[in-house]
Parts: sequence; C-alpha cells; structure tokens
Amino acid sequence: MFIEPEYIPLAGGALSYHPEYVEDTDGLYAQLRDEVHWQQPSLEIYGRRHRTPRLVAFVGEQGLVYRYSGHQHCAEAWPPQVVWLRDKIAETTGYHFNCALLNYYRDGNDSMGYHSDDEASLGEAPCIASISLGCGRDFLLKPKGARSKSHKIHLAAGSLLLMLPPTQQNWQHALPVRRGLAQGRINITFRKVLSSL
Ligand SMILES: O=C(O)CCC(=O)C(=O)O
Ligand SMILES: [Mn+2]
Repeated sequence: MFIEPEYIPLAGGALSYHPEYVEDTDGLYAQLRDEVHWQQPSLEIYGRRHRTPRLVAFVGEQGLVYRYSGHQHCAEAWPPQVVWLRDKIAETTGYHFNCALLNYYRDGNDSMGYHSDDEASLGEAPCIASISLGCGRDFLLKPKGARSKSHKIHLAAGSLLLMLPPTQQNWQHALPVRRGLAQGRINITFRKVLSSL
C-alpha cells in the first residue's frame, strides 16, 4: 500500500517524510550490518581525541572524495543494496545522488550531535535523502543558532526522510542518545558532491 509522504514546512526549509518507503527491512539491515566495512574514526574536539560515537562508512562513485568532519574521505564501492536504494529514490523523487554516508548506531548509546550537511562541495542548496533501517530513533531539528530543538520526528524502520533545500542553510539536526535501548539502527544519507572543494 502506498502511503502519501508527509510534507513538513520549516521556516527556511522543509522536510518530506515517507513512512514504509522500503518494505521488509530486516534482511537489508542485517546484510549491511554484517557486510559493510565499518570504521570508527576519531575526532579532535578542544584538543582532545574522541572516537566517533557510532560506526561509519562512506560509499559512492569511484574516485569521489568528500571532505566532512575535518577529514577527506575517499568513496568505497557502492554495496548493491545501497545502489538499489539510490535508484529507487531517484525514480520516486527525481533527486540523483553520487555518494552516501552510512551510520551504524550499535545501540542507544551511539548518537550524532547537532550539525548541518552544508559542506561547500554539496553546493548552495543540497537535498539530503535519509533512509532508516533497524530500530526507530528520534531525530531532532533546531534553527542554526537556537539553543534547543523545535522539531522531533521518530524515524521508523523503512522510512525515507528528505531534507529539502534550503534546510541545510538554516537548520541543524541531531540523533540523540537513548539510554537503555539495546537494538541497533543503520542510517544511509544520500548526497550529491558537486566538486571536491
Ligand atoms: O542518523 C541519522 O538519522 C542522521 C544522520 C546524519 O545526519 C548524517 O549522516 O549527516
Ligand atoms: Mn546530517
């Protein structure tokens, strides 16, 4: 059954949330969890090294380089399941992507802090498409410069969230810790790198 996406207008941006965009996601989740070449990079924050509180992988077109979180990342080959998702999104939304960042939140202790996906290499007004697999998690948004969240969306397994332009210019998003949650979640954010600035 096709469920209409929910359009969520924001001041200076907009979201489109498609629940049940992908069906039967358990197998897809387990394959990616077991087959992706996951890494846990370190980040320097105020002069101290911290391990990223989740596992990550960057995949995309051969030779593509993307600079984010202070590091250059060279794309690994697309896993076939991610190609299938990329093509399904292109067909249903008209947005075309040439790379994807995968995040594996092993349990509720893994998280992602507030940020915008606004690297210059994505151009002025990128659309980011985000697929969620595994356990549902809350996703928070706040305007840049604001102290606390103003939107909370529960990203269910199999959902697609589009962060439409110009959301990245004006908003930040985060995936907060959920203590006591034992199940894992995989998120795939599709991006289009226009230049390797
Ligand atoms: O896990 C999520 O839903 C968000 C991921 C994200 O914001 C990112 O990869 O930039
Ligand atoms: Mn992001």
